[in-house]
Amino acid sequence: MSTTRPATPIRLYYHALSGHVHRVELFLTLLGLPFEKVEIDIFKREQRSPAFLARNAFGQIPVIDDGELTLADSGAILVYLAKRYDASGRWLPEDPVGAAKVQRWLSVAADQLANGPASVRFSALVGRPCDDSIVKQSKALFDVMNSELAAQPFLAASTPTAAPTIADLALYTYTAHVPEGGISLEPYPNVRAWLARIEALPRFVGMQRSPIPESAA
Ligand SMILES: N[C@@H](CCC(=O)N[C@@H](CS)C(=O)NCC(=O)O)C(=O)O
Repeated sequence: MSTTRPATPIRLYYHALSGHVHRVELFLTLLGLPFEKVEIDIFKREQRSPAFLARNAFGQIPVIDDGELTLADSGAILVYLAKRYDASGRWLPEDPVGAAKVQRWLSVAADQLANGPASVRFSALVGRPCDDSIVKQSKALFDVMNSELAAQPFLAASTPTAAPTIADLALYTYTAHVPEGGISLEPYPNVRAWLARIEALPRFVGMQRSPIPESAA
């Protein structure tokens, strides 16, 4: 059954500093869906409580409850929300090439982005030194994004006039917040222009910022 509104507000298990959560919150907001937030303090390991593990056996946020459905994993949640509530179909195209291009970037979000920029920022948040190889991997990702975004406005766009998709939301947050980990986005003008395009979307909502080290200011 497809509908454009949930019967009751979607519940989002969140932490204000989680980029994985933010991409879900951003999509819920862009779609104008009603939702309420339940804080899980990951620094107090609340994600490992039996009650939370019953929702996600991997013990990670984000998780949503939508009526009878409990669903974990930011990529899975973005796909679900698009399929279930985006009547326009533009956030997750149906055509084989369009859908595959989105999936390519969801994979990048779970691999190069999570192990690169997200990790760099997390190290800074908890005051842990970050391995050089992770910084290198982050810059290699931004090089690829910068070069692909030279020819198109959004990551999975097939044409210069194409609309944003959930691929952009999945990559947005940890890219926008990587200066908090000490990596400057100055060398990546196409990435910065892409961030600005996402931030200009009606109803855009950002994630709470943390202090930026001088090296990346
Ligand atoms: N693949 C998961 C990764 C989620 C994730 O890494 N969540 C972090 C917060 S940003 C978390 O819950 N960490 C706590 C832990 O792993 O114990 C997704 O995309 O949702």
